Amino acid sequence: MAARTATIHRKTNETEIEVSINLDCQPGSSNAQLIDISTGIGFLDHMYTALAKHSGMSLTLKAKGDLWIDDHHTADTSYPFARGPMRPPSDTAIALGTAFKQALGEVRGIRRYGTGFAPLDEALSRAVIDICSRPYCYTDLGIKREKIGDLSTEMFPHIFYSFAMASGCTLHIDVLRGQNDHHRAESAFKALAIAIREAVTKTGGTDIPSTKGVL
Ligand SMILES: [Mn+2]
Repeated sequence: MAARTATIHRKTNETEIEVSINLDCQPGSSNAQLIDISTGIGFLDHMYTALAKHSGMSLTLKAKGDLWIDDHHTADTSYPFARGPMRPPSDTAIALGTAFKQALGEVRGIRRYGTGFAPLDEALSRAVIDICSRPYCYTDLGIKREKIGDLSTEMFPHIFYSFAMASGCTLHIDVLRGQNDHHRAESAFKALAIAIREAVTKTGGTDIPSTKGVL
């Protein structure tokens, strides 16, 4: 199997995003795991770092521009089907999803399905992924605070949605319990990481994991 890597570079008048990904950097693999995230939004960096770490990816994600302004403008920053210029944090998720899909290439010789449960103290999340080219996203995060750090919490479902649409995956992410919203969000990202790690695991063959014969 070829190296599962991709680099996405997208520049507009307002923002510039660069993502490099390598899906095969689990501890113990022959590839060092390198994680370098800089979106300009500290809590988002924290979430993407956790996602990369626990999914066994190397991930470099750099975003810059005038956008952090727009974290306050999420009401008019549109869903992917009708969006204007790239705006983090959802646009970092689109770039990440695009890179993930590209790195995977043809869906063949992988497990396809993945499930992750991750606690963080009192919080517990479950994420289920199907790498299936049928993008869908259901989230039930139950986060009450308006913001965590500089990130509007309404962006969390949007981030997962954007990743699902761009990567072509079906995602179901539920925070099952938890009092602390930082813990709820972080456990959701970690659960997704664990689900991804399982789903991208190589089976050792070239089987297409679908009765349709194509994904
Ligand atoms: Mn934390």
